[in-house]
Amino acid sequence: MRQAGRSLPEYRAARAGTAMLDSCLDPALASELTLQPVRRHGVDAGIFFSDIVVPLRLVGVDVEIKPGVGPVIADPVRTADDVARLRDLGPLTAERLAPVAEGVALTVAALGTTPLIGFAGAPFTLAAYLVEGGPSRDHLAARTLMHADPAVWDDLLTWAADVTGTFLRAQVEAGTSAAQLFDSWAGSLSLADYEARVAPASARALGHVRDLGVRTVHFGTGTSELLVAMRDVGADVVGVDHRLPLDEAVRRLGGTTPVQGNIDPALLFAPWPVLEAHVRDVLARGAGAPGHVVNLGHGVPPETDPDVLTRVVRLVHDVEVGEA
Ligand code: 1CP
Repeated sequence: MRQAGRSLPEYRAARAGTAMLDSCLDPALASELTLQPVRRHGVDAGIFFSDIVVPLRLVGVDVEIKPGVGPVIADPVRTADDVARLRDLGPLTAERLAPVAEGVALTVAALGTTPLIGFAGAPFTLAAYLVEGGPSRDHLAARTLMHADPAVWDDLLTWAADVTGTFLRAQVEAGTSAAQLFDSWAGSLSLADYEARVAPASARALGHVRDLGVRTVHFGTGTSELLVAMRDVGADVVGVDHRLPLDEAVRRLGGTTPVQGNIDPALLFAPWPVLEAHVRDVLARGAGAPGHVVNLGHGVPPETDPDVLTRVVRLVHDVEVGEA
């Protein structure tokens, strides 16, 4: 998950002096930052070191990731002219994507048999940053635009779907074994708005990798009411945050969809017996799904003790082989 590396001293040392998005676009550095948590924790897969706004930067949007803030967009997108300006930037060509493809290829070679997960932001979450101009709690401006000017909204989401879908496709073509779509802020939407104004664009984004034959994972936070709709845009696996017990998520999905989740990041700071009981509970609740990708319900907090993460990984592996 996002910021897995941030809790590691070796991450902070390797990143020192390099801006976040510049790190993502330096193939050797992005590869090293991807490998660090895999080496240290012995997880079963890596997630490529990048960010959901990387394709925006590559296509020419003025975006920066400000430390302690997150993505900031210099010229927020609010009108038909603003969307036309985005289209004038042209498509996300293979040439523009070269640093990403190179970073993935280096990482896949270094990982050997350990699979690499590629990822991209879903059109709504990207649009939320583009319209708001940066991180926001309620995504009010984005949700207003969705209703005040549905034509501009649909145009913006279609543009975002193609840019982010092309970014995802480049990673899969360079060798990732799975593709994850992050709709982190979809939880601010009603089911009706999600289905009418967002789901078609998410389906379009995932459509960019459909013919490549890799499994797709679709994740959001606060999306307990949207799980079925998020699967139905064409995802193979649905990510679940910490708010919903996994067995209830499995039930809502009809028992036929593999799930990913959902250790509560807050419990990484609890005494070990409390965390251990929580991890065992998550594993037991996920056992009823046709598949369970064990991970955190959201990103790793930067102040997490890395040794606690290693211990969680060991516990999950021990339970899997029936030794604990
Ligand atoms: O663990 C990893 O490093 C994996 C790579 C990764 C991923 C999967 C990063 C690096 N970002 C992401 C996805 C991402 N980026 C999401 C979707 C997943 C999620 O919800 O966590 C989102 C919403 C972003 C946007 C973003 N980038 C934020 C959130 C800001 C907000 O609106 O609240 C932040 C803080 C970033 C910066 C970022 N991206 C990644 C890292 C390691 C960092 C921190 C940079 C640093 O300070 O070192």
